[in-house]
Amino acid sequence: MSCFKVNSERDVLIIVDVQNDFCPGGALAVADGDAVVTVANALMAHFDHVVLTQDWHPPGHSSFASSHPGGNPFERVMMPYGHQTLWPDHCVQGSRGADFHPGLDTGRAELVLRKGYHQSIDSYSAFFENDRTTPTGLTGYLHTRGFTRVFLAGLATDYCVHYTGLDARREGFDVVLVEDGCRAIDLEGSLARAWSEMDEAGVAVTCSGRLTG
Ligand code: VGL
Ligand code: ZN
Repeated sequence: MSCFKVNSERDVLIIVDVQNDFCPGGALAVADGDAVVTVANALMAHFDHVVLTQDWHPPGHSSFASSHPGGNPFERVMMPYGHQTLWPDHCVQGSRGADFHPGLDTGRAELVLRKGYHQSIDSYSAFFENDRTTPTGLTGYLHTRGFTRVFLAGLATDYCVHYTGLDARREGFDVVLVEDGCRAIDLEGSLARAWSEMDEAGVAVTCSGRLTG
């Protein structure tokens, strides 16, 4: 695993969806999800620029199984924009489950990017919604600020971190995933698929102990 020297001007740390609902006890709990909190806080000390993302769904969101008659969580259905996994109701706007984990240091964040707020489209990626075309505006923000490399950590490795990493590459950023700062849902091979797609896309992988600078 490679070491990386952080460049305070061109590098940005994006911490993905470290929210109560993705942590143990939450509505869509990721196994050991709260373990990323201390790693994320420690990572922030290496960076001058930090962005947090927040999954932020309206009640009755189309990604919720409860919005589909007969639908069950973790089933796949066809939406106008393609396949979509159905989830338990989670990260409902303004709910406790949508709050950041109370241990996460949010004070260093220069931007909190909310996503998944359109009723009929889910958004795993922080760059594009699940139709792969509706932009969140993050590319423009990062370009305008002059950032060229994105370090990624958070939840979940195989969904929101995965798609954010792929889209960051697609948008021309160098991308480094900090593996010990992520945890996965791992649904029907999703984690293995995420690793191979990220590798193919040129997403580099490191761990938090290998950052310098
Ligand atoms: C996520 C499933 C549904 C994530 C968000 O943050 O990885 N996964 N919504
Ligand atoms: Zn969601």
